[in-house]
Amino acid sequence: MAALTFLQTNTDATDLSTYDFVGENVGAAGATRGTIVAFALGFSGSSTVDVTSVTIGGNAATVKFAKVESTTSRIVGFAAVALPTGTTATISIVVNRTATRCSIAVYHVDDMSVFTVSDFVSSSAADAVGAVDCPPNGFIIGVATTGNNTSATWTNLTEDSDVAHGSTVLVTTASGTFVTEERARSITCNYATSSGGEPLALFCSWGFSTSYIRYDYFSPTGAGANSEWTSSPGGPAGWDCVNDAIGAADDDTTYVSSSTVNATDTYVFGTPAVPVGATVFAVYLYRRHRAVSGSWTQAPMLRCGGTDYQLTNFSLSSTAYADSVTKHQTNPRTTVLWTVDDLNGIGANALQEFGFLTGGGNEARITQVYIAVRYTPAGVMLTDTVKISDTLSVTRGGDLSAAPAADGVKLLDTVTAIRDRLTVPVFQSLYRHRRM
Ligand SMILES: [Ca+2]
Ligand SMILES: [Ca+2]
Repeated sequence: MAALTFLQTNTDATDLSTYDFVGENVGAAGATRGTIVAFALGFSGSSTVDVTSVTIGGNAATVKFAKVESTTSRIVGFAAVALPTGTTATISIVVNRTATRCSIAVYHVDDMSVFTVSDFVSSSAADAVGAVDCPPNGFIIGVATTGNNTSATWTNLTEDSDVAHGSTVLVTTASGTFVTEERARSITCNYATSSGGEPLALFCSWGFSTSYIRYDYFSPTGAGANSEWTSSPGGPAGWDCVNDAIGAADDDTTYVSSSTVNATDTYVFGTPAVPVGATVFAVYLYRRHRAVSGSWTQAPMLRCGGTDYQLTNFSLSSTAYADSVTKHQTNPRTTVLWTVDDLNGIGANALQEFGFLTGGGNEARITQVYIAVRYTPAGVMLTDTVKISDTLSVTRGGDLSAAPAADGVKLLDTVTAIRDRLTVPVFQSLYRHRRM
């Protein structure tokens, strides 16, 4: 399994748009080493903030971040990269405009093969809270920042760092590794002072196999049961204003808008084809939005089994376009975990539409909305990377096709063919796993 080690923190309190942390310790080199850098940035002024790129030892990293955009904007995130050689590296974090400070926490991972996050939850609550799924043999890292504070306490992860980031700004990280699957592990980061400070936290998990997690994305394909927002002047119908291709939102070109309390839009979408036997983990609802002036309140809406469910709402004030994503671990109609049928449009509890509701008061615009369905297909474990059952018995260099003698060992029918593609690092992983 992946072994995660926290190394050190560093902070730069100057105003920059590129932060170069030169000669950072990245731990022992190795063919399957991964390096993960947690980072936190502060900004003054309310224009849009973004991460342009992160490189580690000159290699472009896979980046996942969250942000709050207000008078004191913040970004927290993670950059992950394969880094087989070297014991020090320059970590460069590039943002779209001048920041007021940047802090990092560096982690070393043995046997890392998957660099995109498996699950993620962000929280801007006064004490950060979120439920995170973690694949077997995976790990979770959390990063949080807030003003008015010098310390924090974590629950259900082990705190790794707690550092000053400017005079009263705190950056803290915590982590945990898990042999068996974690489902909705409840994580909290309690700040010593829970007033003000514009807190922001991001909890992410990483796994061992690329085949463990699948995300399927769906954009609106038509109007749903609620069509109370106004489409942009001269624009197409509402659903066609917000079905912008993922990664290509058109902002003020096509959007829907409303300043009416409880105005609701929901949209139909294509039918997911989650395979029978899959484990469904969560539905994520993405929106891209902006205030025209002042603040407004937005609530995600899911329509299941013919009933609209208004989910936790939150206040927004950015007049520049910004993205929100909310994770919905359970079906709001049943209040238990989603089933394959729920997602595939089958039965009395099926997910039928998604959308949003406004608290009203000020005009808000939404230019893009879509959902992601995240699941693990049944039995799919052996592809480009390998997840072997704990009970599999095979000797190093042995024949996998002859291995499944023990009860409870499930090998796919293509193991013999795949065997030829197994690499030395994979056998090392397998062997180490076997010894646990
Ligand atoms: Ca469109
Ligand atoms: Ca649009």
